[in-house]
Amino acid sequence: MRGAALLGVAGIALAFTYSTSTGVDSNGVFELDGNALDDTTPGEDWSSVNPAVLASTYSGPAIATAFTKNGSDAFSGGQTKDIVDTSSWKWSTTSSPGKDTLTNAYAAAYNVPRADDHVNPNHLVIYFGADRFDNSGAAQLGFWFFTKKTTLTSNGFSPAHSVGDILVLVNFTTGGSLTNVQVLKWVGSGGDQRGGTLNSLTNAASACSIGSGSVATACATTNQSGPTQLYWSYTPKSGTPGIAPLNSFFEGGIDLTALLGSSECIASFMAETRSSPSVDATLQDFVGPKDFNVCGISVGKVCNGATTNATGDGYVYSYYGFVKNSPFGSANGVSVSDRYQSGKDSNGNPIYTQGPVYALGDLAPGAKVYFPAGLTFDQGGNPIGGDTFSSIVSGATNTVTATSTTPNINSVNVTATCPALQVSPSLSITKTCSVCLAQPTNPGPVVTEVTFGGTVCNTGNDELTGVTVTDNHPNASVTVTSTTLAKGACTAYTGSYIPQSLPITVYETDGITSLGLGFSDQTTASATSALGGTVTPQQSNTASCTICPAGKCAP
Ligand SMILES: [Ca+2]
Ligand SMILES: [Ca+2]
Ligand SMILES: [Ca+2]
Repeated sequence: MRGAALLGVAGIALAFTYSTSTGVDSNGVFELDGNALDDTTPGEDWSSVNPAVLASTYSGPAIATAFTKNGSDAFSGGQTKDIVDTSSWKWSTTSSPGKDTLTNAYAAAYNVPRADDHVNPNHLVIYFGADRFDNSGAAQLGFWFFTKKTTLTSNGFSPAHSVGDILVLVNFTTGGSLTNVQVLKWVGSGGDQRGGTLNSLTNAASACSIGSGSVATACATTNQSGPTQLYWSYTPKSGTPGIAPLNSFFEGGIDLTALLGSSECIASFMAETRSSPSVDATLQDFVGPKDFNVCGISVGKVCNGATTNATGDGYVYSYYGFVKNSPFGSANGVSVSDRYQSGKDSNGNPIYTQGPVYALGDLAPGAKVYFPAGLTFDQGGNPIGGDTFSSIVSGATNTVTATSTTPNINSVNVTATCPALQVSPSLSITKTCSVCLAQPTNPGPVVTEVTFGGTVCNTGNDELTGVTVTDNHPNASVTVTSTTLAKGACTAYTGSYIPQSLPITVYETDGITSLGLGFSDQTTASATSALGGTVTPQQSNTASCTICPAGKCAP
């Protein structure tokens, strides 16, 4: 039987349908409105994203999120500049000036479908933000999006820059009313900035204008109209904890796919403060780096069938699953490991068993591959059947973990709960009887003895145990050959009794009902369902066994 399909999916979120406006501030994805509250404006805001990130329970549409608090660290050394490779950056536990000290930084990435873009139908759109300790003075902020996982070493950064690392410079002047956003790509050499390491993708005054229907590929904004509440731990230099004073909260967004003309994978995020708006400014404070994986695989699993096993003392479940890759990069060496709930221990705790490992190879951007191999699909495109596993648990769970070698951080798992199968135990019983003469004691009188027998069959879908047969004569003794019956199995039983009277009985010969001397018998079979179902005791037919057919010795 096919049970209800129960689906589990884990990993990156699926693409959502957003506004037809393409601007990062008007596409309905995120509120670049100078506050952190997710209000009625279409799209999320940091109040939805950040607290959930801290609790690791974010389930919104973002494909990646990052939130990082500032530590007691800052850049140090004269060569620590954006135009210089990360391998030459230095940091120490010295503090930076208050106005250049960040308190928190955050980012969220979205897969935004773009039906109008036939070359890149999925755009990687990244939103970022930060809050600072002291709002005195202009703010020159930088946000790095590294293509390789980047971490701190004892006093530096690792690894060196990769071509494709993205830097967003946001400069707020005149109280935040003038906002310039420059997006640069690390090219190592040949770039259009001093030293040639960086190439500018865009550089323009670009204050976000939410709901404007803009086509901005990059913009930023701040709380320039007054204090605003933050929804995470934040204490300003002066003012109320949790409230960002004027020009202390910053947010922005970039459509990376539009800026690059293609998409790429980002692995780490970092925010920084800078001594001036110029690209070669000395760097001050930093927050991060923090893992921010916009590429990766998601995994889904469906337990699509349940039946009882051959003997009927357990269940067999069927399942299939799939791995889907993000649209922004390849996933290589994808492997899926299956683990299922096979039983319960004496305390009722689940026992798990390792199942198959499925090697799925490399997945192109956006690819989706099913497992096991060789599935067939119905007209609706849904897989039929799958692999099976055995369990004694009704409604067992089945967990699958998918990993890929690149992006090498990627390990996602999901648990599907199989449908609980309703067992329908049942049995049948037949009976015949005969009469003979017996001498229970010798010497002693010769008496009439009724012997009977028949067959009990398991006609349900699970095993039956404790099979017993009783006869409606109180002094009858009954023997059942086998007290355990697998699905579809039958067993014989026999019994006998010495009647205490000689009743007139109704019997049938060649379709003619007559009266005679004899005995009528009925037996009842009972059993227990191995899988917890309810067994209704079954009565046999009434067997008539005469000793004197009509007309021969009737009274
Ligand atoms: Ca906002
Ligand atoms: Ca808002
Ligand atoms: Ca909203």
